Amino acid sequence: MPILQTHSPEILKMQGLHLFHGGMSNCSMRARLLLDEKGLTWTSHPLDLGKQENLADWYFRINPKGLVPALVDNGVPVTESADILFYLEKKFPQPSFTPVSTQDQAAMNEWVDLASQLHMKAIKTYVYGSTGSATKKRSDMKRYAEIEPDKTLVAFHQKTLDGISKEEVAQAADLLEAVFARMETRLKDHDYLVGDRISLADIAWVPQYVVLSMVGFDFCPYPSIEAWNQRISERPTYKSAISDWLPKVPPWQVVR
Ligand SMILES: N[C@@H](CCC(=O)N[C@@H](CS)C(=O)NCC(=O)O)C(=O)O
Repeated sequence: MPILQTHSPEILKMQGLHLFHGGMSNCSMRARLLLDEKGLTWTSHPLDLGKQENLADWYFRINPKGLVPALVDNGVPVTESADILFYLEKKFPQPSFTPVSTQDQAAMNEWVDLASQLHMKAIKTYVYGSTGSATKKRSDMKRYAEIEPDKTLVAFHQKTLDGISKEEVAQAADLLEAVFARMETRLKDHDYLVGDRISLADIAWVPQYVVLSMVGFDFCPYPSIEAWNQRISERPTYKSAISDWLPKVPPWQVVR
């Protein structure tokens, strides 16, 4: 679990919960959603990814990959959105977002893992590929390649500039359709992905619905997923953690 050690005085002195996050970032949405669902007080540090605010030296001391979200809990940085969910769930167990039975817990963990596994190869590839957008400019890439230790990320951003092929977008869509077909089957006769209450599984996946529907992914074949999103959107936290943070103009329509 990426609970990181730091000697940085400016991080060590942060009291309480601090979230470094991006408005449209689906990984950030899930962290905000859980913080708000648990009724926790947190200090917000929004970063503009288009302006490369996440690539500042000070932020690499919090998240060594320069990605959002990152949580700092009383001076302790926690990165990776799935790990942030499990960290918050363990540290602040009430209200609980973990089902009671061991079997349901295993199913929940599987949904959360799946969201992480598909993030780059399906979600990001579909979002960037179908919109032809990029968060980095060619002129950012030299410095980015120097400071980013995760070379898969560097290669991905280079690809967003060179153009993600139609085939790759189609492969991403296939992966997503397979997951959504499975989700649709479950949600036809259940309100939530696991158990009978909202859990980390729903919190991990509803941001994917939000972002993919914004880029025009066709959810018509999945009416139960639409109803599930509608059900979750009626919770006040959907507004505070998701809708309130969506930019008026989506990043892929911004001319830089
Ligand atoms: N596995 C990471 C992925 C985080 C991630 O890719 N975040 C994106 C936004 S959704 C980001 O920070 N992008 C900025 C960049 O790549 O420079 C997690 O789950 O937290």
